[in-house]
Amino acid sequence: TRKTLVGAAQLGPIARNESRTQVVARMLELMREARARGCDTIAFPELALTTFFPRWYVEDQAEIDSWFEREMPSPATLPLFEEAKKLGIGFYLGYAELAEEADGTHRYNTAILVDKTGVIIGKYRKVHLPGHREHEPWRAFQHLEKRYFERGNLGFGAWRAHVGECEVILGMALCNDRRWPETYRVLGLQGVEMAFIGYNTPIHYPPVPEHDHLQGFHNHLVLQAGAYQNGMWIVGIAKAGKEEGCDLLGQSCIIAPTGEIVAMCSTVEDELITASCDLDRCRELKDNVFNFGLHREPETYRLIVDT
Ligand code: CDT
Repeated sequence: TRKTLVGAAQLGPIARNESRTQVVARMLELMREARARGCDTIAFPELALTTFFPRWYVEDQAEIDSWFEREMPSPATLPLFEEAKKLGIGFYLGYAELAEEADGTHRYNTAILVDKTGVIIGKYRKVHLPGHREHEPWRAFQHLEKRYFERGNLGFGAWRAHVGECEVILGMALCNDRRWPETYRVLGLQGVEMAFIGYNTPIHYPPVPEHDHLQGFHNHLVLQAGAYQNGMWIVGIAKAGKEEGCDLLGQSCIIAPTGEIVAMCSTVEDELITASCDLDRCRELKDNVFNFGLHREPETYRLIVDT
């Protein structure tokens, strides 16, 4: 069997005035703990290096850009890469990316995969940007991802990687992506065996507060369904706890291809959970009930992509 030990490193709240260096120190501690437990890979949340800044309407572009990374690694984030290399552990990391491209400056909600030699092997830019574009003062907290980020332009990739003793096909997504079945299906169609999905999910959802008590349920509902329907391991990693007065969902989890939760955080603080993942168990689904070649009927699903 192809087994790999994976760690989900939930982060507790990050204060608005907390520096990258302070956050990276917290992450390094979790990385060392993960390696001590034998992990091949450790996964951090979405926008892991700063507070969840889309909760504020800010007009000063310089202040907004202070939450973005212009280079990866940077002097502040380099210790993560160096420690990964020293320990021989890969990682998944979400951050706000400011990219200078041929046609100008772009801002994305991004995640990367780094291998155990400290080399970036994959990049994903968030496709489903939730929330709103303009200031909506009636909300207790803003959710301005549509204002601060552009839709990701890299699609949902898949990366063949060497993890521990195994060759594995890895995938990435970010937060709101996990609520959309298409995310998992595009990963599943590329044979992804393990997907990392970091998130920042406020418990209070201003447009439909009747759903506040369902945040934990909906989180696991979509992650478990995505894992099962595509026969893949899923690692969901929260930024959790009361961050600048806003309650963020915890319940980071590792989910088997059967849809079963095999590990889950029990705090809303920095917390590491681990699971031994047998990648061959993906075949139980991919070769049988969700054998796409045998049972999938894409001709009948045209409406999904034609509208
Ligand atoms: N970060 C992120 O995508 N959060 C959303 C919040 C709900 S929509 C305002 C989520 O889907 O969890």
